[in-house]
Amino acid sequence: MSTDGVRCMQLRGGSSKGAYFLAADLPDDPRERADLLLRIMGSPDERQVDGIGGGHPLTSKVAVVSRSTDAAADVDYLFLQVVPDRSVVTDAQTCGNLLAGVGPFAIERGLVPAAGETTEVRIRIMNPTVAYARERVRTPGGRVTYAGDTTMAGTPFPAAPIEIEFPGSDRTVFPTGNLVDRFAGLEVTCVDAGMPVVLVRAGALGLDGTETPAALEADAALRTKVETLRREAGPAMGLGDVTDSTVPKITIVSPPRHGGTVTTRTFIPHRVHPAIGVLGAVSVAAGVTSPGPPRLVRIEHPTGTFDVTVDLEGEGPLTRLRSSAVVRTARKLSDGLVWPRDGEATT
Ligand code: NQM
Repeated sequence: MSTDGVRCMQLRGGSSKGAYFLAADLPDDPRERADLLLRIMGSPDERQVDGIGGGHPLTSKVAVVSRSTDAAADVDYLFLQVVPDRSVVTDAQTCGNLLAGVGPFAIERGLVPAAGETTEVRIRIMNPTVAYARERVRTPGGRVTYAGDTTMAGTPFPAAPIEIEFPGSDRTVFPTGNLVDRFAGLEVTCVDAGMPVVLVRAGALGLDGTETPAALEADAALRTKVETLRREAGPAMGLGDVTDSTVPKITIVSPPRHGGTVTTRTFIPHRVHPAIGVLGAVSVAAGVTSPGPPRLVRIEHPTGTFDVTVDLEGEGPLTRLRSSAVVRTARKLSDGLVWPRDGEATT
């Protein structure tokens, strides 16, 4: 059966890139939607050559956006990870990088009117742990402006800043109820301040902590150990069987080398992130700082640093996030119709 083109805007959101759709332009049924998205992105195929996916988890992402029915939000954002080399579309996690493009997309599609130099967009994140974000988008003259001077590690070119604030929640940031757990014979800390992450010391894995993503990905024994750790930690973090899930992420931590707070290398969970995810960074920040006045945590990663402001309250295992904030950029890459390949996605 041949299908018509589907309305789609591609944006770089932070250090990722994705296809943004209005919910109304996609099927309501999650299975039909997943099938269509696999055929649009070119999965299952490591290179995604027959689709618009970029052959890497960070460039095979989808944002589904609609007007919100929640008085606390303007729009709803559902993130879907389309796995490049498998027939998997999962909503198990959200994505703070694609989130950066949700405000501009909502304004461009007329879901939120531009209001002066800067337009605030209130977003409800619809992935399993419903959460909220507030985003400030530059809109001089009533139009979204992507051009600007803000640089971000993980993206080579400057663009207009987008300030994102995440209000906290009543949940503690340590989902196992412990500051330290032992899984796969390793001492770890499980954190979730928006993204489930397991922190493990580089030394415990026989690493220095400054290895390149390519070197880490090439180490088969390490990958097996990390995956064993992930599958044991997942259920203890309340995520159930995580065999086919993209969470938790595993972040290898070691002392800072460039004046920051901590050095990180993150398995997301099978590839190693060239930088670090947004909510992944918020979780790391929550895991390595103690409650007190709002703090700037500078996270070192393979291509630079990522600054997160975290405001934590409570104590020990009862620590909660009052709020967090980051700055990202985004850029519109294309707007038009995409054609899925015909037939049904291989499952
Ligand atoms: O943690 C990669 C990314 C992400 C997710 C991943 C993200 C986040 O860099 O909020 O942004 O960890 O899957 O886009």
